[in-house]
Amino acid sequence: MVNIYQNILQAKKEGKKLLAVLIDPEKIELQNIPSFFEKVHQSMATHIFVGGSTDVNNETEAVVSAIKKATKLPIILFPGDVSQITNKADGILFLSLLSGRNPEYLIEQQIKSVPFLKKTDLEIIPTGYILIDGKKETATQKVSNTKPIPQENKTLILNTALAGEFSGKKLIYLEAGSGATVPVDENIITLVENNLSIPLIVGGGIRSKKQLDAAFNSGANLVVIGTAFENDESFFNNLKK
Ligand code: 1GP
Repeated sequence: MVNIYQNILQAKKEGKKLLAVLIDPEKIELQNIPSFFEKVHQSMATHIFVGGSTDVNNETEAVVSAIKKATKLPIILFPGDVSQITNKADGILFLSLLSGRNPEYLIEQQIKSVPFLKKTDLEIIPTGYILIDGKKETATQKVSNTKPIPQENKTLILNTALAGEFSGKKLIYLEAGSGATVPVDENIITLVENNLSIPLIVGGGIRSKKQLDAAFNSGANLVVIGTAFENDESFFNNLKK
């Protein structure tokens, strides 16, 4: 059995940086998955996240099954809602949207997911999810009907992350939003990482090696990239192992 969380903790301890490739089931064709993964495997990617704000045609399960055939990397659900849960993956980020004040995404979706999760062997990883203003209105904002925290409000971001840790979350995810114009500021990453004991995930708007390195160097333990790979698979060539 893969122990996803222990591996992330171990990597944090050793200062090893992790990269998750985010696959949105609505944006990938099943027949392209094998060739996509040839590129993934030549890159420094260590994890696969699968999810999106919506999955109108219920494609998640078929996409995860095809990914499973194409890779041995751990596959972790990053669900927009309860409909995106499938036991074909290895684990799930059990997200609470801590930056928002919408009970639907703080606890309601989580309660609705229990009957499904009880039937799976997914490794459940409690994750505090914090939306930070990436200067573009993202699907997550629209779907969750919440506002991101402005990047200037560093104290609120830090206190939200720490409230997540104190309430037992095992990961904190700073999210500028998919396709963000501006990624999470390096000073915010450093501030949060310096004060947090649990691993820190950063994502949203990272589309160059320079930005990836900046996120790692400022303290991100795991960085998530989706849009840059969707737009141009040759980006994998810049991220060789
Ligand atoms: C979004 O953090 C992820 O949830 C990745 O964002 O698509 O902008 O890489 P991008």
